[in-house]
Amino acid sequence: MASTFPQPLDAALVPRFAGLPTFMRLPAVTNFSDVDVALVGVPWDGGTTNRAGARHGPREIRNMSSLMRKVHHVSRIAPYDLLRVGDVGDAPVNPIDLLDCLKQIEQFYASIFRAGVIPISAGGDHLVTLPIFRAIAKERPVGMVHFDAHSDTNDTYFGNNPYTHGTPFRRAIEEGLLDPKRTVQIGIRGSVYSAEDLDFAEAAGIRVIHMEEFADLGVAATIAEARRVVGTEPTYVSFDVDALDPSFAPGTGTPEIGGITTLEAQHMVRGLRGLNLIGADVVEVAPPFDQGGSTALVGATMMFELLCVIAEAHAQRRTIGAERSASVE
Ligand SMILES: [Mn+2]
Repeated sequence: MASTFPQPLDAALVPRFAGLPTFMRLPAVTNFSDVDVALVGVPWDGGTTNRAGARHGPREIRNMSSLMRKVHHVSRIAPYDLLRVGDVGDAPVNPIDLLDCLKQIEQFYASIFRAGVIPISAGGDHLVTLPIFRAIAKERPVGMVHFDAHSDTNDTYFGNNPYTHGTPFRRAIEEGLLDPKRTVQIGIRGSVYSAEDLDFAEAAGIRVIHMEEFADLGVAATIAEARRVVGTEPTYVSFDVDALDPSFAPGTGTPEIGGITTLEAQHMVRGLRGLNLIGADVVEVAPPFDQGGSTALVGATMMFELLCVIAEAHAQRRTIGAERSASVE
């Protein structure tokens, strides 16, 4: 049974530097109904306010993802034996028209959602999460575990422009796509525009875990708090690589020192096992600022970590669903 699922190219047969650089060396898939979990690129950084370059993220993450293997070394989760996973390519983008691009990304994800497929995406800047939410959270708001140096709940930039990578979660809350009371932000830090920058997030009910509190709590207590906040309802994971210290992830648009280590981030994602996870993204990998592909490797590895916990969650939902319909018969 498991052997019928798509598998990554075997690195013992085809070396990692050969072949088409799809995500995780999986087959490229054009029909969404051929997969249960879709790995998607969103090569767009039209929401970036300063150091652009995340549009090049998906291609470099695909390249570095050739280093990933098939089985998680701690949890022993083997995602490609649980479900059909494939690279469905990139969402269509428009680098010179922000509103058109938001629409195109939303439509692409709406097709994925209609096919009953779970998306795990590589950005792109953080604004790409908004059209993803517009596609997958229309029927009911989702909860979110959000790793980031920034809350991304600012209001407007450069006049009255509502759409930048600093505003997606304010818009998502306003549009009823994101439940702020089931949202936890981890790693928030850095200088702010004004002392009131976090007022919206906190007044809306987001649980903001600033980097200083994370340092006090430690990994285990932070996981427990995140699980308490999101509960058992559908939850999305958004991983901005700038949550990490720039010594681990220098290739990003808005680096902030004093961040999370890669190992802490891996432990926290593993700690999301068993939650009702319905999708994830890794955003803000900006290859023009990267050094030797290290940030793209971080992005690819965090995608694999997310794939493992999400594939397990999706497979469990399917088993429960199958048992329910069997008991009804
Ligand atoms: Mn962000």
